[in-house]
Amino acid sequence: MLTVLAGGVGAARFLLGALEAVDPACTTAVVNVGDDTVLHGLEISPDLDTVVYTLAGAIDPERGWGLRDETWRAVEQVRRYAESAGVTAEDPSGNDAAGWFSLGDLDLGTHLYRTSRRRAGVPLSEVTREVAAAWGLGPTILPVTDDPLRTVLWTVDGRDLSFQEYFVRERHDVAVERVELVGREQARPAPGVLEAIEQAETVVVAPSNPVVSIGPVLAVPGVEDAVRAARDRVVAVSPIVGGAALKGPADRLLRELGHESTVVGVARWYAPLVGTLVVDHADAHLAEQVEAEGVRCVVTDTVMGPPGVAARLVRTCVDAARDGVRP
Ligand code: FO1
Repeated sequence: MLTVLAGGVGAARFLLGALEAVDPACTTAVVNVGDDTVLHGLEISPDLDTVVYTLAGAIDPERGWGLRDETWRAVEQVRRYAESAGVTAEDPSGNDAAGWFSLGDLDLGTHLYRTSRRRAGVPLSEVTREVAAAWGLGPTILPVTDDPLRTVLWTVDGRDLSFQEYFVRERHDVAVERVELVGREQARPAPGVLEAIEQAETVVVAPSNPVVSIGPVLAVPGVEDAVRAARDRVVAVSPIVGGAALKGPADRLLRELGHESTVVGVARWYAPLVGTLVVDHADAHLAEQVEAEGVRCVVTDTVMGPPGVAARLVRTCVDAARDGVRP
């Protein structure tokens, strides 16, 4: 059994490789919900949707989020009203109506369904199961928690931003002083999450942002302890290649929070939880420094552009977890 702790795009690509490399029925994704937000009154779960759409082969390949062949008529109508009324996100009352968050027309269907079911009292994990089943997915897709858990980023000029305000509205072009996970004390692992970690022969920390994607997953009480207990079987794939993040602000955030944005920094960040760190050939020269952090280092192709790379990466992780288990 393979369990993957997942954020958004990088994790989704890794999971797509898992469809090829291992039995989908024995694969579970434990997905970040810290990016989730409510906009226009709709409950939006970007990392869950990115994982579901990618595994369904329905993701937009350029953006890495949202659906392919999407139309944007509803959000264009929203923007038309906002422009006509001079409503902008400058005024908190205009934050949603300004339409800075692009919601595709088909994607809206997912948010309408999830919001209706959640308003009826159905837990997020059950709604996610229903959505994944409708897309015919084999793997189990679990939110890390059914409870409210939100990533809030405090900027150096004292503003608190939701993850989407930081990532999309501000284009993550603001310096971050502190990241807070609101709700972490009360959050409980969703049904099946701890079992998926405890029972897996291989637990992979996907190449997602260690701070704002994997951080919230590990922050749910009980999850970090379960991963720590499984350390010999836990393999992380570095989201940093050659000192930079392949996508998104992982390198900047690591630096702004006082960590090294290199594979050695990632090894130090994960060392208590992870027995092996898989790094790209670009960082082969740092393998010894990674191992000096007490983490085994495996060097391979981790840039999952060409097809087949992701599947080979999954197999590498499964092998590393098997080899890592002390005889
Ligand atoms: N990212 C953007 O950069 N701009 C957007 O307008 C945007 C809209 C959006 C809508 C639904 C969804 O599931 C994801 C969306 N994303 C958008 C990506 C999202 O911000 C990121 O996928 C994650 O939150 C980070 O992994």
